[in-house]
Amino acid sequence: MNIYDFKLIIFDLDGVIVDTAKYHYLAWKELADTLGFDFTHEHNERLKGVSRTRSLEILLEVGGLTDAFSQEEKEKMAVAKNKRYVEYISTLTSDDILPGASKFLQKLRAVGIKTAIGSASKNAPEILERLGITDLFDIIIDGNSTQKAKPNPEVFELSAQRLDIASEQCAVFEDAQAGIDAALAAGMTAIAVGSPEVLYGASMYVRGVGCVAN
Ligand code: B16
Ligand code: MG
Repeated sequence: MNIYDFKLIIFDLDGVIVDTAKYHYLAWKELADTLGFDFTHEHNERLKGVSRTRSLEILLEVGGLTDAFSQEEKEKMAVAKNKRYVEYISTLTSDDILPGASKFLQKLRAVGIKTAIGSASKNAPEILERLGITDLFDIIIDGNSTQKAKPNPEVFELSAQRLDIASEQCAVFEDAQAGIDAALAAGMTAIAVGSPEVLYGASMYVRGVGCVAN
């Protein structure tokens, strides 16, 4: 596979362009602490690429509290977690962009390949602004512009539709199984950022997006 044969490259955000998973973890852990149970890094792996609402459900399941709260209480918890998360991401700068990502994006754009963000996060615009790379994307599709969470293909299909590019001409970089499944469901080529031991079904595996820049 030659990455430069594609017309659109879609990038997941957390885990592909920037490591915000550590901040999601800290914010969710604080919530678990207030609820009185331990939330480990291993538990946090289950939240990668998953929507905020679904993440809260998983967290409550970990704590054995699945049916313990009303919808209103759960909404308050999600708001409180997000408030802490937004505080954490306010410290992000261009130094937090994962190695080689900026260079790769610039190279793609220089040869006329379109670039997009396809993220579950509702905080994606703010994160991209803080990293200073908003302008490196032709389109940003995130948790604000989608109705259905990954593994539903909507987040990736929207970019291709809006840029009028056929799905077979799109490749998606993803670090989460839900995202790889979404890319495949969209009829796109999935490139996994991570190991084939934990991520299944991708056409190619890389340690980071910077590894494919040449
Ligand atoms: P927010 P991605 C995802 O980002 C994260 O991996 C996931 O852990 C998070 O729950 C989700 O965004 C929603 O984020 O609470 O900021 O809306 O990997 O799809 O870029
Ligand atoms: Mg991700």
